Amino acid sequence: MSLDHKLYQQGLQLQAVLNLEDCLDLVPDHISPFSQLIVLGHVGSSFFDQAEPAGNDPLDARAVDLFSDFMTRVGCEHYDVIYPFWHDALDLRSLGNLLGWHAESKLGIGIHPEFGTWFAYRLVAAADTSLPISETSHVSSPCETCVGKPCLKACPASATGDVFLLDNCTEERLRTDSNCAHRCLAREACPVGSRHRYSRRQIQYHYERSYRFLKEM
Ligand code: B12
Ligand code: SF4
Ligand code: SF4
Repeated sequence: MSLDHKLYQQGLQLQAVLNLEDCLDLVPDHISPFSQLIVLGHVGSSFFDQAEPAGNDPLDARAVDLFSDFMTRVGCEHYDVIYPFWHDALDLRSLGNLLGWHAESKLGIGIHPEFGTWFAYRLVAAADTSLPISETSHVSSPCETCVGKPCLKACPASATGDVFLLDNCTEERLRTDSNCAHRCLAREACPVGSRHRYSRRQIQYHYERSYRFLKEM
């Protein structure tokens, strides 16, 4: 059951609430006075398709707007958005692991048995809310039972595997004429959650952003 139907319709289908004291080791120290931690994520292309393509970071801006509207609707004035304001203040994948959104995959990114790799964390906030606490569960990785493991053959840099070789991937992506500059062939070869696969436009959007970042590093 989702926490908020309006957020769900706005594309933020992944919604969770934790007692802050149950996850203090995952969050930066200064936010401890709050009572709850709220985590939102998107699945597929609905969130992206509803975003205005304006500004530097339209997806982050939209997530923050929708969340502050939600806080108004639940009557909470005392809250602090951690992500996306501080990009590396907390390890989103460890949080996803705790929530049952994330299992390890051969692709480096997390995988969910239903959504595959076609989801992302959009917002994490601490708040003085009294929302119902989400049940957490462990999900096992679909890679364990994947027949043929097509992602392994699809990666031209042999980056995918039990240990994801980020340097191989980065080198391949930055190579002139690389087919991976604006997409990940291995991610697209994975059959899990293909119903939720991002549109070509969205894939290009995300990979272009990380490509630019890698080029500037
Ligand atoms: C910075 C960052 C990047 C940077 C990393 C460059 C760098 N060396 O600094 C760039 C922009 C390149 C990047 C790229 C991508 N990222 Co990134 N990234 C982050 C971010 C915002 C912070 C990570 C961080 O600095 N943590 C703090 C340090 C101390 O911890 P760390 O473990 O050492 O962090 C390193 C790794 O996380 C690594 N990294 C970052 N992203 C990814 C993705 C993959 C696949 C791998 C193997 C490693 C990796 O870079 C970090 C710095 O060295 C996180 C969000 C978060 N807060 O968790 C997302 C995050 C980890 N990235 C994510 C994704 C999806 C990607 C991309 C696939 C996006 C895309 N479509 O292009 C690419 C994949 C990389 C590739 N194949 O090129 C997702 C993973 C979701 C999941 N389901 O597992 C996250 C959680 C963002 C989100 N909102 O969902 N990313
Ligand atoms: S193709 Fe199979 S092994 Fe590769 S990431 Fe997908 S589920 Fe895992
Ligand atoms: S982007 Fe290309 S090199 Fe990197 S993991 Fe995907 S298929 Fe392999």
